[in-house]
Amino acid sequence: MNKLSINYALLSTLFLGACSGSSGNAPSEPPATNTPAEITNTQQKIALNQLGYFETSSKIAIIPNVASTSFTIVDASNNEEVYSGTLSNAKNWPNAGSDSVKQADFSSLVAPGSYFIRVLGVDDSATFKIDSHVYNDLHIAAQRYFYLNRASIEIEQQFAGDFARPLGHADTNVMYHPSADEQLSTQDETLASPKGWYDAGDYGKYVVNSGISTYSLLAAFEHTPNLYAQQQLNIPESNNNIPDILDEALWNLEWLFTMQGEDGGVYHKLTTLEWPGEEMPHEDTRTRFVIGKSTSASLNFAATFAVASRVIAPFDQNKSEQYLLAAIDAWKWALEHPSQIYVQPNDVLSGEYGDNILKDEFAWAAAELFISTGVEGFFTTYKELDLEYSAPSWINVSYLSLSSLLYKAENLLSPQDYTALKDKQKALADTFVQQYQNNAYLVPIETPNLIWGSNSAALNKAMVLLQAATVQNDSQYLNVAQGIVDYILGRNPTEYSFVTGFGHKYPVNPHHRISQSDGINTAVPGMLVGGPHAGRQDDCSYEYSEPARTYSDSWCSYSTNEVAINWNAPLVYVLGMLTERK
Ligand code: G3I
Ligand code: 9MR
Repeated sequence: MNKLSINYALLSTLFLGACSGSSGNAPSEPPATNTPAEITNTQQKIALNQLGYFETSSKIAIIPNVASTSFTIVDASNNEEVYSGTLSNAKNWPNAGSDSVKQADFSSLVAPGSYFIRVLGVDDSATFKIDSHVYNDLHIAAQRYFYLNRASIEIEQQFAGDFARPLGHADTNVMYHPSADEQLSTQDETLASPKGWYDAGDYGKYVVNSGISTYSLLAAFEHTPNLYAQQQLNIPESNNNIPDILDEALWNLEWLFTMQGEDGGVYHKLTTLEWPGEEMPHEDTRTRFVIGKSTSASLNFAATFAVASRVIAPFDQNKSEQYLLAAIDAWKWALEHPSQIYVQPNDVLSGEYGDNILKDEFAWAAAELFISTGVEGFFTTYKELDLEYSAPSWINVSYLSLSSLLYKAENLLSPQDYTALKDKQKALADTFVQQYQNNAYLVPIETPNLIWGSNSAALNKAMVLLQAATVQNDSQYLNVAQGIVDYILGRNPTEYSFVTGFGHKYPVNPHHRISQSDGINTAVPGMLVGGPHAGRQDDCSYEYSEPARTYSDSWCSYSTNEVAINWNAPLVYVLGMLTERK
């Protein structure tokens, strides 16, 4: 790829003043306390990773606060006790309620097999596995979620079985909303903007959220290429010479590419004005519009295409160059329009993905363009932004820049600059270790993390921790990442494994229009639901009031039980990295 020689450092002054501070780390909750009173608890169940563990993983289950001080592990194939251990003291996680819990650590049990946990005073746990392939099916299903949620293509029976469905949303004649282009909106002009993935349970396509989602899949490949080079997802492109995970990412990149206007700026989203009904994609025939043009969409686009240009280069040089030029055009537009915040027009009800802090988006785009072009000015700009880092999310992408620089820029940076970035990562990962140690369920989730999409907030922390395990060469971070995966797959106060189709109790009524209207009893498998959300930002009623239990497996609970591309993408990343590190 040609290195470009544009001095972007000169342009940095254009936008530095326009950026406000990034969101910092949230304050911590009070430390967990020991509860002296021990009771026999017959209501609560043992909470554990319902799938199981690799032989080498840390393995810890959460036990209700019974009088017993010990536990045993029983081999499910012959009912023989194979392990016994001592329970920890009882501790409380205020977000889970007033009951305390104990921890059963059986990490030193490494023999592959099927087991359950027995503790006097509670029901035996469900069975779980120890083996070296324990997350393989889940990892594949989490990636196939993207295929099954593609727009503009018939989902064929040979690739989808019962989940085959007709083509929905061709998106070849999309209208311009006045917020996107006043003039084109009055001229009956249309835009061809096919392909892409549905964002979530709705059928919209949103650039900001597409950016971090596509990036996470590209990063999964960029950081663990050998694992993905061998994986078959059974998608239409499976027989070409490109790894399936990249073929899937390309489906969305090809859509994103169409969202760039002639001036380089990027439209914010492509949706209907109202929410679609409870209907299949092909039944939603409402008019679709491109809506808004924003700095955040343009910067997410710039960063994502800068990454895509280097990841796709070995497979398609032309596309790689095309992507890099598009990224640069979007960056230039953002410099000229540094604070074009997306404001939801009055006649639009679809998701907003609004963000008025753009410093992190500028930094992420600058970092990725630096890595993909080698142009020093981008890094100068990056340093001037002087970011604070926190776990990534669609609204705060600061850490994505750090991640890419640590993985891809060691040869481009001075040892001092590289070490400074490495230290920032360590500091962030250490705060998650601290949170994990303070939490009775051994998960680095605090009150401010129990937001809409809390499960992805947890998995994005796992992504940071897994990267820290590699970059800092310190395996303690792996145990904390494992704790997050355990939480997602059942070691939490709700008894649910939060991924459809995986575990012994999982969501069956997700807020996912396809699953709701396809006439099939089971939901599309491999989808991570949003998870407990103290804010209850919907009209649903909830059985429990404790924040970490505020989850409802029902259609009405879109703020805890929807699915989304930016939630499944870190699930894919984390399972891949965990498998690679086992
Ligand atoms: O930014 C504020 C922060 O300053 C404040 O401290 C915090 C307190 O709760 O709230 C933060 O804003 C929240 C924001 O997410 C960022 O986390 C909003 O309250 C919250 O309403 C918002 O939720 C978003 C939701 O859309 C509603 O806009 C979710 O993150 C986002 O995942 C979700 O995305 C939807 C799309 O709009 C439409 N498609 C489905 C998709 C998934 O549900
Ligand atoms: O279905 C919509 C979901 O995809 C969005 O994330 C959510 C965000 O507000 O909104 C859902 O739509 C609901 C709407 O907001 C309010 N009326 C009920 C709709 C779902 O049945």
